[in-house]
Amino acid sequence: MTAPLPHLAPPPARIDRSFLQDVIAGLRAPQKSLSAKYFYDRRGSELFEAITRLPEYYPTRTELAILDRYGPEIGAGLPPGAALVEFGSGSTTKVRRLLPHLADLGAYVPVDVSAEFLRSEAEELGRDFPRLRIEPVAADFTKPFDLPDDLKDAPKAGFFPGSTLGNFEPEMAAGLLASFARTLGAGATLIVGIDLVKDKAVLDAAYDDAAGVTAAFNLNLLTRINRELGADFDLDGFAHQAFFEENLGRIEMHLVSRRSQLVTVAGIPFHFASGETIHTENSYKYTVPGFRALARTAGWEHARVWTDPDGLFSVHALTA
Ligand code: AVJ
Repeated sequence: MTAPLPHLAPPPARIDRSFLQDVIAGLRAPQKSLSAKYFYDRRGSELFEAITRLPEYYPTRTELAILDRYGPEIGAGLPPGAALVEFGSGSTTKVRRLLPHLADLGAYVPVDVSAEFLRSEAEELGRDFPRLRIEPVAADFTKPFDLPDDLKDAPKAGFFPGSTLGNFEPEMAAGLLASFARTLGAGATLIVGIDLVKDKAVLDAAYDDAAGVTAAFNLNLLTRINRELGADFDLDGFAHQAFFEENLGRIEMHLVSRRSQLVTVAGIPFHFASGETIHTENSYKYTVPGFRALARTAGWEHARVWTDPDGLFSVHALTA
């Protein structure tokens, strides 16, 4: 019996084929890339939570402050008895800030891909808001999905906080907003959180923090691919890079190969030149008029905008 080579991890028992296909296609492209949606395994979600508490990462705390301060106004703009649909509800931290101002809510409909997480979060929310009707929907909000039948006649409101829209190319972002309009129907209101364009130094620091948490978050994608797809990325062979690309209005995150090297994913070799990068995330930043224009192309009228005193972040109310 020959012992297996120590750097060759045994192939994982069950491989997610679509994850594998996405990774192979991404690494075969001239500009190698990986989808940001794969950041969020258990460890990645923990690291993102840690990012939201970093001194440099202003978006989360600023958006929460806006929701706290203007919650009554935001709530007053929603139709009475509305069903509030949250696209990608995750840990429900944000909606908890709004719910106290929405006395007249018909139902809360958290939509999330992770059915298990969705169920446990909905249960916990139900304990804290016992009079609230909660109707979780397990679905990928980037694809069309149906709302529960018994909410057909209720007026609808949508909630899409966290500047998650910034992860999508502007054209895709408009497509997503248009699909929210179709899901919610005529007369709906949509509340969206959008990070704003600002000084490059502030943006760069928010995505390249001194404690190295964002670097760990970025590199965790390779750890995940090693474990789930039987790859052999050497974590010391790649470095975190993040910068605001002013011409494109977006933060780009990359993993930079520190040397010329060969990496194997599910038995397929990929060569990396020294300095070559894997593009792992875009985070688009908007101006208020820029976001307004984007929303209009998707069929939404701009109703209101709320920002913090420093103009770092914005929460918009749109009407269909
Ligand atoms: C969850 C997409 C809003 O773009 O700011 C944070 C993800 N990436 N630090 C963002 C992220 C690196 C975050 N979003």
